[in-house]
Amino acid sequence: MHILRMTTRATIALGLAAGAASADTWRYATEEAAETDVQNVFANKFKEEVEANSDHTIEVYPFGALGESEALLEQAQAGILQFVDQSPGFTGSLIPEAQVFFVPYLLPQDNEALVEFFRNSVAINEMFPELYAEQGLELLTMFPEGEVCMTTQEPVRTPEDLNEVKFRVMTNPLLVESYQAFGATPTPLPWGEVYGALQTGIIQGQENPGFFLESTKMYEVTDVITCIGHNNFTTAVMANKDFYDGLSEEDQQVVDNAIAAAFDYIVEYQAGLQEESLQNIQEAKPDMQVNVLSEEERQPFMETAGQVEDAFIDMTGESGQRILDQMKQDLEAAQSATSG
Ligand code: 6CS
Repeated sequence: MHILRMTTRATIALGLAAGAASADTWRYATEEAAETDVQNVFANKFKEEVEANSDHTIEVYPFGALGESEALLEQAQAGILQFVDQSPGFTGSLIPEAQVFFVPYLLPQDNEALVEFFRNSVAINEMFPELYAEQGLELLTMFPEGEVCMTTQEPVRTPEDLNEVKFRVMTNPLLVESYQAFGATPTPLPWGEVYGALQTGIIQGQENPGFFLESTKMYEVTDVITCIGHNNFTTAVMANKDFYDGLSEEDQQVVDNAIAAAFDYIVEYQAGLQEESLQNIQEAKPDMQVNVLSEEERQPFMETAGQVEDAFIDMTGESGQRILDQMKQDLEAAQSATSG
């Protein structure tokens, strides 16, 4: 008994001396509200993995609990949150290079190539982490959330149909350029204001992936969905950098492994999700029009890509050019690794 007590005391002392990991609670906020929304499915898988492989606990805060996306990022930079999911659509105002994800038709529409790109991209896995680190953030992963489609009051078949349509975009300058090039009047707004602004007619359109159009009931306040294949919604998960750097190697490994597992999980989760969501919307509102534009109809939208790319380079200079060049190289590699 005496020996046992001595051993326990010694173990505790040794553990403390070696800085043994204590069981901590880590806060993780997302930009999406529903449990079935992609960011929350990712966050909950991450939580499950971390909790299964360590003594730590993750508290997930879905959208609504702690404020708009911009506030969440500030909280992560300040270390109030240990983890945050923020999409380049918002981070682009802080890290201009992150706007590269809004050059239309840059990302492939083929899902296999898209996933291959996110997994192996040098731009994403080596270049972006340096830019995020300058802002006090450890970039853990980026992943796609699904094809973005527009929802509007009237059908959109050509850029002329967007003339005088006040179209909500996330708050970054390149998205403004992109929707201007599409013929609309872009209106940057935080997410929390979008439903009300559509309802009151302040704006007449917005864009998002199918699952989000469904869960946020965008079909209640717009009548037409138009898919032109111009983009896939990209998001990013980050940790506060000081927090991450201060973790033991073992805990960093737990975090990295949990991120990798959640990435795989989210890829599976999204199989067929876009089609299913659009179908559910049509069931919920049978007179909702869902239009998938033909290759020919997409042409004038596709032709805007060069002009938006130029605007991106104007905004970001050499650093943006390096990212864009690397991304194109990564995209080519992903296409050839998955074709045939
Ligand atoms: O459009 C937005 O602002 C939101 N869209 C998605 C799919 N996720 C979060 C973001 O806030």
